Amino acid sequence: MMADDSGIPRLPATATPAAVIAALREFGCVVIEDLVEPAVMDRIAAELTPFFNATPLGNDSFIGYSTRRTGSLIARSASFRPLANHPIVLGALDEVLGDHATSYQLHLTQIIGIGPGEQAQPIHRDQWAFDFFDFPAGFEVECHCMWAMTDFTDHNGGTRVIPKSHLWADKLKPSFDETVGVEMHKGSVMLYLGSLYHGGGPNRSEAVRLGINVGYTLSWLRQEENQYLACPPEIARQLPAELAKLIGYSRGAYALGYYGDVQDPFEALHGSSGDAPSFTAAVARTTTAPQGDQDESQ
Ligand SMILES: O=C(O)CCC(=O)C(=O)O
Repeated sequence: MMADDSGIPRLPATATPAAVIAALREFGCVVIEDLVEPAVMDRIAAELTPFFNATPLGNDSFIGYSTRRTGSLIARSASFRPLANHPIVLGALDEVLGDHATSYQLHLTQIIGIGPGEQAQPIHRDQWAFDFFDFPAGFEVECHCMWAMTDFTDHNGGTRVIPKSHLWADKLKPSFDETVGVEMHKGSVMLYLGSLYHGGGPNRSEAVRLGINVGYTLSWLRQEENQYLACPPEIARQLPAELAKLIGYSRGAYALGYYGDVQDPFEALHGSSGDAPSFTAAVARTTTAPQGDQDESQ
């Protein structure tokens, strides 16, 4: 896999999920160039600008003092929704997260608008959100997309990454000098693993750098953005089934997130559970299936 001068692999919009997966496994990140038309970003911006303008600035060095973070994007922007379950993204996630778990889920949706004068964000791993649990090396629990709503440059706060740092030890404190800035056009997207060391870049320009951060995690972990408050049933009911399930209106693995009398959350929307994972299927997926009776009546 070829990387650019900064060590970041780049793929065209016609890339296969297999190529995206190979890049993520080797580099921990990959840019897919011009995956959507800039006009898609303009439509999303038109729907979300009122919410963004009403969002307060951050109040610490991690979320930034000149940065706004606006969430609930599934509920607030119909034009954003196809990005959350874009086929090439889900095709990659099916393997990167789905090869060692029964299911994965949406973790968060957030416009990150880094304003002029913002300092560099501390370099971190997104998976530290899980109370700094030391996941086994190579066991990926999270993957993010950073969609460029404006061009990303080294100068305007483009995300800083350390390619291949998903292979590094945990709890390191890399310096800014070890990072490279992600440059990409509006409409491009960078996928990166929850184990990749990265951070928001300093914005030395006069304009706000806008990115849409969309995270995904194994469905046995808690979601960072509470999707049931961000997108309550009356809105989730209007979503395509695949998207409603992805955001959490489905059971994680076999039993996680049920409601009432062991009902699948999708039933709360549509009165039927769709293709809920069965106990037998969940057990069959594992290579170390428990011995004995695996009947669903257990
Ligand atoms: O805005 C960015 O480019 C990265 C932000 C980030 O890494 C974070 O907030 O966790």
